[in-house]
Amino acid sequence: MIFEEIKAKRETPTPVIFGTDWWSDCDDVAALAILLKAHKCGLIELKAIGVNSVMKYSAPSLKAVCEQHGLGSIPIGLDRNAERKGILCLYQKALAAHCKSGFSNADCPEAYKLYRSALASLKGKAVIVDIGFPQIIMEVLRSQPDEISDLNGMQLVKDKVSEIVLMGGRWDKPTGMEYNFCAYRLNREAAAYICEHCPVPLTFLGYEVGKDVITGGKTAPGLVGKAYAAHFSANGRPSWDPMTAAFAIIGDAETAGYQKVFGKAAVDPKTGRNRFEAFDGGPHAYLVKTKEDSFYKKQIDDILGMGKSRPEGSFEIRQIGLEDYSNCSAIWNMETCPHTQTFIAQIKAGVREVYILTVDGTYIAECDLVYENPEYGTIPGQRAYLSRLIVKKAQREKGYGKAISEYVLALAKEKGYREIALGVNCNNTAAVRLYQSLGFTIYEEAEDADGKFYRMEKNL
Ligand SMILES: [Ca+2]
Repeated sequence: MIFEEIKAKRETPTPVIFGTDWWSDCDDVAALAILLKAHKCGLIELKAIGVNSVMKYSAPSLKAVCEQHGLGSIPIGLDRNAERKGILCLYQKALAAHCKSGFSNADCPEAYKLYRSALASLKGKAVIVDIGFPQIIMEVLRSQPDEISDLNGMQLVKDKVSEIVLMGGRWDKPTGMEYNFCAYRLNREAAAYICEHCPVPLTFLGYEVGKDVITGGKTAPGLVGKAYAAHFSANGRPSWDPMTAAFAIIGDAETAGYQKVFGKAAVDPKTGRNRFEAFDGGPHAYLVKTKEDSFYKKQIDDILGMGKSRPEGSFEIRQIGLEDYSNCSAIWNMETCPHTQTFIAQIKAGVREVYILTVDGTYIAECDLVYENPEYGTIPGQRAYLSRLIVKKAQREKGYGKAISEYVLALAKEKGYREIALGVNCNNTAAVRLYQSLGFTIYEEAEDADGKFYRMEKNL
């Protein structure tokens, strides 16, 4: 992974302040995850996060992602002057449900004040990266000396910021228009102001850079995948924000796969249109890709951990008979389970097939195919029942459950079954999620001696 390569060359983590609109697109969530991973790996120190649109679940949804990475203490500020307020954002709502601390918008300081505090307390210089509307940066630049610092915003940024990296603008045309710089009055004003007055270098990653690099999606690990699913972007999105975050972390254009075109940018405050006068040694630069899109896609998906749900190393899945069934005690407690004898009877009767996943011969997971279970409406040759998907406790979260259940589902289909059903305890959210990812849907909630459970089914 790119982070490990550059870690070897970096002595101290780069302080970073991160701004995001965290609203209209789910690629902000991927960008945050990338920054949090870089923080954990010691490449950057994420000092503060500013949200530049204010929706009902802005703060708790963002906090949930930080908490999931064990970084719930990174301060989050809100730009309460933002023009986009109160609209319901589906992915925010989905993520906010995972916020453990009860954090809310009301707990956030004013974003520009938070930036001022973070900058004032720095020993070295920070990089500011913003993947949304740029008005917090404008508010910082316009800020006056206060209880936080004797310096005004211009001086503070000049002293404490090495570079500002912005996802914004479109630079492959003489004049371009892009959402972050033109969507609302304040965005336009802020983009124009920053280009005209910012005392430190600006680097832009434009619309044209990210639009064809499709990354992320519902299979991304953790809350990133949830955000993409809730945003109806199950198969990924263009990578404007994650590419900007990755560039800001890597720092060096050549290593990150870009060439910088230097000069001076300007944004029209009325229309949000941007233009660029190129010249050597200019204070601004826009990025031009020097590699194929597949290079950036691989880089982003690698950092996000896409595809990591596949088990590592080699494993084997096979059917076992009654003579080997007692070996499943390595996976679950056959002695205390009240149903063991029922399962044995079903194996004897030929209506239960037991499949196991082994690694180097060790039993890791089990998943059964059952042909007779009237409660689930099994029909010979047409509707089967999936049972006993269990992964040994110490081997969970490695993709084994998915691997064996996919195998068994494919087998049922091969045998001519067209539907398959299962039951899962309502509290077992990890299993419900797994089944949903395999295409099962809940059709009923029921209760038996083991508690409340969902009946789920899927067409094969
Ligand atoms: Ca964004």
